[in-house]
Amino acid sequence: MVDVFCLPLGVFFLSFYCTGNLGEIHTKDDQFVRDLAYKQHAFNGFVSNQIGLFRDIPDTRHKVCQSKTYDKDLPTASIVMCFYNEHLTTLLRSVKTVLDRTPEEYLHEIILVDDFSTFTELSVDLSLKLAEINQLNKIKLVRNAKREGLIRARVIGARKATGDVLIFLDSHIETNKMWAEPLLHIIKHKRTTVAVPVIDMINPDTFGYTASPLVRGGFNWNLHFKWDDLPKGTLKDLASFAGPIKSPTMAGGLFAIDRLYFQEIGEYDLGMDIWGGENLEISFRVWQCGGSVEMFPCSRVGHIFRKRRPYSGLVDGTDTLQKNSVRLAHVWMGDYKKYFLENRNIPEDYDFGDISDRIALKEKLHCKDFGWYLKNVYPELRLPGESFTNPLAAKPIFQPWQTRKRDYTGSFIMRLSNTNLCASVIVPKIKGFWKRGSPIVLTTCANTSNQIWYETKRDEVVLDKLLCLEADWNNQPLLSKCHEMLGNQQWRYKRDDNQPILMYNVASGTCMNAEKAELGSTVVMDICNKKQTNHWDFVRVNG
Ligand code: UD2
Ligand code: MN
Repeated sequence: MVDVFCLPLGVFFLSFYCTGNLGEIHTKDDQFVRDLAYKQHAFNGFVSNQIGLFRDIPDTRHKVCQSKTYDKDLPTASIVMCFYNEHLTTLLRSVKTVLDRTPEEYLHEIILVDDFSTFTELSVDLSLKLAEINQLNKIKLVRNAKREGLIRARVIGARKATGDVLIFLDSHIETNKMWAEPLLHIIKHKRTTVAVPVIDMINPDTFGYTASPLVRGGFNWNLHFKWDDLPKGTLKDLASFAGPIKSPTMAGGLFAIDRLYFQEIGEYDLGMDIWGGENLEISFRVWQCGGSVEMFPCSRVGHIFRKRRPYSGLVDGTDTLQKNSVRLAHVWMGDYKKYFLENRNIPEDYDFGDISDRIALKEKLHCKDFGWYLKNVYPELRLPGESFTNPLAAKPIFQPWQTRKRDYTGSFIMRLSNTNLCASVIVPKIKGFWKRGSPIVLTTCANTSNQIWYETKRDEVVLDKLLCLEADWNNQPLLSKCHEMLGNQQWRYKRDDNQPILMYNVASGTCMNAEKAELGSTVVMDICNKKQTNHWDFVRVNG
């Protein structure tokens, strides 16, 4: 799997790397941009800036999608994209991909809702940049007068919309080829469908774009969303790879819904704050009140999956995911709410605000109860403590972007050129394990297990086949649990022996560098200029 795009960007200083190391840091300024973006956005904004407003991405659809046809007269779409302190180039690219990859006749408008962002570049700069790409006059920018959270922000956007279908999107996405047609087509024919694309993965460190496997949405009794394998038999023939695939829940960020149906079915719960829970709430509600949530794998949209959320999920000290979840449990889950409330130890007097209008909505729409939903929509879900295994059950899986298997391709010691000093870990092993977070230090080369690195097919470098070499936020290489997501654990180097090489980290865009060519000196990450302290000889060992 190649995670960095090899774009024809000319000759790089380090010409032996794949051209297209967009993240390569050349100056202290580059480093500053990268580090600030990680802090503010939890992704590599330096790479995002390098990519600019538009790029080619791989067409990740299954081949059956190529022969699919859609009605010519599809309903029009109002895109609703809310953002709070989004990275400017990333936000603009999200808008630009929609403009460029949605047929003009179906794109009614793009409504951007600024949820009271505080970053200065999102005020005048953003407006000016939007004006530059707004030739078709389809972009509308709404600014909230206070922070509403993504749930109310979406409703604010939806109420301004006038197209036939609402399509909600996060503000750090790239739409793929023919992404809109499958969604609009189904809604034209079945207006109570909530149509969900497959969410492809944009790596937060490298911006590599990769296909997501076909999985569907579920949840656990903490009311956390999770991905489940498809029930056996779902992909019974070639045609079924185009979907639709019914899904008990959805991730929440990207979906299409008939605009009037969204109103009829009760928009969102306006008592929910900031982040979390609204995706399960709308999924339960749509299913229980006569609609369906379905995935359309011929529609693909890439999303930056980050490792942490860069803003607080608290309002007045209350965790919004928790409060939102308690609200939805009380409205939609009937007696089954007790499993969640017990699991999470929610106190009886927990203040979740007023839900009377939501209860009234449920009555007005004559919605079915949660028992019906479990039996008919999510029979695979087991109650806490329930021991039998349903043979049809879709077992919960590891996150789709992770695989556990590691294929080793060789092993070596890393010797600083013209010395007898090797990159080593000096914090001793305890009970057979290296300590996570251990720094890398120069010690005399001795072919010992604290110096032997194993390379994998995926460009990881693993000490003693146990812990991965990682470039952490503080410009330090250290030992860390292998997270399988590449990026800061992905290294590029020339594989020939007996040639000094640079040890380049794909996420940090910098190279491994000894502070001094001296015994005991620490190894850090620094700009990849050719100097003696970042030249290494890889000496192969048999491992
Ligand atoms: C996922 C969903 C997200 C939402 C969330 C649960 C995907 C790909 N993403 O989390 O859409 O359903 O689960 O609530 O399925 N934002 C605001 N105001 C705020 C906070 C966020 O406008 O106060 C924006 C934010 O800029 C972004 C969107 O809301 O565009 C979603 O937020 P996120 O990307 O932090 O959520 P994510 O993807 O972790
Ligand atoms: Mn998101």
